[in-house]
Amino acid sequence: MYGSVSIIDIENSAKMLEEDPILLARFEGKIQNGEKIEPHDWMPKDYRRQLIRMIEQHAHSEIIGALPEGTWITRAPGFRRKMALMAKVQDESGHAQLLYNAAETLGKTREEMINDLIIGKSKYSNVFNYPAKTWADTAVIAWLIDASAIINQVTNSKGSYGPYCRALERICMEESFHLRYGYDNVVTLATGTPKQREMVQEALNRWWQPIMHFFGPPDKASVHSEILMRWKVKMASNDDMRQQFFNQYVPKILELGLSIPDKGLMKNKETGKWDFSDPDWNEFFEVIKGNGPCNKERIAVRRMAEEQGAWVRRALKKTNAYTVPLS
Ligand code: BYC
Repeated sequence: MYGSVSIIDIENSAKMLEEDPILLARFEGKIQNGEKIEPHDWMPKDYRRQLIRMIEQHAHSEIIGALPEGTWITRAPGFRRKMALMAKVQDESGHAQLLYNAAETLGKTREEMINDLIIGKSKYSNVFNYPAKTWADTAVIAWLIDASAIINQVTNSKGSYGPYCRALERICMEESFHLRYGYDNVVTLATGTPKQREMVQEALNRWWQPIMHFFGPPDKASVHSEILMRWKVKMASNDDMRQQFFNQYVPKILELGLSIPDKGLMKNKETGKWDFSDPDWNEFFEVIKGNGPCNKERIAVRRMAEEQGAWVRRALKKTNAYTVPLS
């Protein structure tokens, strides 16, 4: 046995993954012992491939995720809120940098990743394919999408790949601040004028289903969970994280006098958990296929940024600025 994995399991896996059984057994043993895998350690091809896929999608989600809120910088109500929103949007772009760096340690270059994003080959989080129609949408995004992200990231920061876990830890510290900022904005609106309450309720109604989708398809439809959980890249299943969100945030939302747009939502007295209706999974699959309300617009913005920034990258390369010491 290697941890909870038997020799027969390892031999079968090695055949299936076309890997050396001894190296695979050592690798599985390290994972079972809670050791971190670092970039120069041996790892199965599929571990590398899965990590690149997931970290790259996460990086794209951060950089595309800056767009719905970013459109409100010029329209934020008041100087303080404008400054705070600008800082948040900058943080999200910074998170993308950290994550692209983590993915690069696995051998895919940033140019390849950005290219795969703008040609529509790589995915990014479903939630950022919806418009932020009012200021209240930015409040709901900052509170509840950042809350969802924290649940996912705190859990996975205990995972097996060192560079990803370290990036997640740092990101979570900033996301906690975003969550407070979002909560403050939601509270202001929810305790404000009738119009403000209506705005925040409508925003919550719009974002509820995309937030349900954020945690990924139901476990029974998840393609990658089994291997990712075995290799401790994912430390909880999609359904478990979604349930954690309900347990933590439904009471907080109701406490503000807001309602949740789900007739099936109720606290199960036996389990102590919230039961809820299945969201429309067809919509989720359409959105992640590229057919959401804003997919084309989001990719077009990234393509424009890439094209307009090309001269800066060329100039930096020419002057060798990448290698100039900072001091
Ligand atoms: N959206 O087998 P499954 C932020 C895809 S940004 C789109 O369960 P997995 C923020 C999945 O990729 C933080 N696609 O997948 C930024 C797969 O398709 P492929 C964003 C999704 O990987 C700015 C297929 O569905 N967080 O916080 O085991 C402002 C089957 O799914 C989604 C992350 O990116 C989705 N929601 O689990 C404010 C977290 N869900 O690749 C805030 C990192 C699934 O086979 N990612 N798909 O074509 C993860 O933790 C995991 O990848 C997921 C999915 C839990 C999302």
